[in-house]
Amino acid sequence: TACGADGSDGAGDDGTLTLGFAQVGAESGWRTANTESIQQAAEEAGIDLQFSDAQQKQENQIRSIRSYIQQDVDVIAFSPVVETGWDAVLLEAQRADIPVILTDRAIDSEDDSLYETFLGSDFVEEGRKAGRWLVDNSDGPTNVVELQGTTGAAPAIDRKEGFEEAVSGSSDIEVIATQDGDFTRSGGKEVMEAFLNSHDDIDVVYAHNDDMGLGAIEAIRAAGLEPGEDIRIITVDAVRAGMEALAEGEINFIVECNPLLGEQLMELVEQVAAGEEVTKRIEVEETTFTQEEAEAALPDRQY
Ligand code: GZL
Repeated sequence: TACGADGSDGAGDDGTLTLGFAQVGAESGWRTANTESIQQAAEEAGIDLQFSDAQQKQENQIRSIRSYIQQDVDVIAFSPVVETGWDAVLLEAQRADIPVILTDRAIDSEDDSLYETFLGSDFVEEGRKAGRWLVDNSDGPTNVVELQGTTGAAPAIDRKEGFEEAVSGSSDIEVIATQDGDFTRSGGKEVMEAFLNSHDDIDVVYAHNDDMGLGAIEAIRAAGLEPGEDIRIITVDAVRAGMEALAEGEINFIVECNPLLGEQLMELVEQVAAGEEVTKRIEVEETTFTQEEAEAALPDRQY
């Protein structure tokens, strides 16, 4: 549901810019931090934010984008829940002369004139970082089960690709099972329970986000095993709950995915609203954490 301050249509009389933002949902700690960053940055920039939560459903995001077109907002931004199925609604925005900015997740479209720029992470590199750590920190046969993010989502497709690429040179490392856990804690727990019921030789869990990794921890403990010891865990995001589990030794390595896109997004909104040319792809800074690094970083983490 689009909820805006005053439902204003387009730049207010006083020149205030209106941004229509169609968010994926509230499925994970990462998403919560991302939403807070956007809402706070809009307030600080004096931009009127119309915000909607699609509960991870593409049809809801498309409906929100259409409502922003009707409201004739100055700029539309969104994080596409999946990579495909956007051309029609983005063409409507283009015909309405409303510039579109992609944040966080990308789309897979032939027509890159449908958006001004993409601001987010290199998810393939995130997958490579996870795989490289495992290659450097395993010896002998290593069976991996993979908790994938939402089917069709750019981070799920790319984190899988990058991990496979990084471990492809190590014949000892094998992904023996992979399944969609929808980026949620409950999804990760359910899929991990199924993996534990059908495999008794699991050495490592590679989860596409912390929330699914935290769900896997619950399933591993319920099976009488020690997470981080009997079954090691690698995740992506580095949100507070994940970093705390890492510092505790329940998770072994986390690849950071930076959700704090708000300030850069608002700068881009002002630039595209002014008709300025912007770089087509802008990647954010992010790192990785071992257990020791998590302990050191936790006190200063913003989320
Ligand atoms: C990644 C983002 C992913 C996070 C998950 O940029 O799209 O979606 O990794 C979130 O936690 O659900």
